[in-house]
Amino acid sequence: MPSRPSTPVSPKQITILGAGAIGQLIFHQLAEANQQTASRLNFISKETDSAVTPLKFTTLDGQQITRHAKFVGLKDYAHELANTELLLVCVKAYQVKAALNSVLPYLSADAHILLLHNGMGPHLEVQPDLDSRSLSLGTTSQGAFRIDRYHVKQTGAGLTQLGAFIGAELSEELKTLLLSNIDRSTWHSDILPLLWQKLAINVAINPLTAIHDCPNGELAKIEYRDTIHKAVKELVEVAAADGLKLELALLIERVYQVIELTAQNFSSMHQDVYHQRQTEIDAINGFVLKRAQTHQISAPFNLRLVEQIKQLEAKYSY
Ligand code: KPL
Repeated sequence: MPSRPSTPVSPKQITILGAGAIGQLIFHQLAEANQQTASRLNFISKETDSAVTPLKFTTLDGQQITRHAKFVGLKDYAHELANTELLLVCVKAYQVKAALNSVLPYLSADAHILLLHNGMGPHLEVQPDLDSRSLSLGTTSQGAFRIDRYHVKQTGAGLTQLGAFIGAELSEELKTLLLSNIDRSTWHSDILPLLWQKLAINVAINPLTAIHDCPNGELAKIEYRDTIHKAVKELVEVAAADGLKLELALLIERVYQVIELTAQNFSSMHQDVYHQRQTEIDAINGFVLKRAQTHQISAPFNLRLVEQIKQLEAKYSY
């Protein structure tokens, strides 16, 4: 008897939660791989009905490319998420928990979740809700901003560091897909020290540029040296209490390298305050503060920076 042709198995989806600058940048980098990968990508979006939407991308060398992306609206969540192998969470730190909770009831029980945001903290908040799903974490210093809702411009090359946090490792196939398409990306067996190192940079640069309304390069001035040193020193003490040894001198050196390399840029927190948007202060200096409180360590410099940013947020006129 002739055998029945087997039904083709559709490749599992890679779903992006968050179509902001970083979500769209990662979409373009992955979609560039090949047509098959591009057809596995989709965005989950509460705000739209399901649709195929043209997304514009301006590359670092000024080329403009348009790619079509599938946006899956609320009504079609369930099917898409049940077939998702990798969920890339690219929302702001303060949105991670709520965004993830809204999709977890539908998400495949063996999906792998990757959080990619500035700051730290959400990995601890979401951990109890994941059931059997595994979690990886990442940080990127690639620069991108949205010219409009569906047009992203890459503004700076940078490293993207990824690594496993809980549960099974990401499959080799997906790891290769990410690493060969996201610019200058690397995989690390121990991602937490790298997240703390990136946090040190953000702890020093982000609030000061927002408070003093200046580009990153201004912070090379002597008047900021003491605050930068003290805020990073507190972070090193807190990380040590969390069981992680970091080198203060190396972190300070790295902060000044980033100040120099991004001298003309306005930090993400500066931009948030400028546009009167909620900042990521709670996941940056606020995370240091929270861990300090857990260990009963005082962190007055981070406390002061958090208070100053909260005062700016309180003055927003909406
Ligand atoms: O990550 C950044 C940010 O702005 O959030 C830095 C590295 C400070 C670059 O501006």
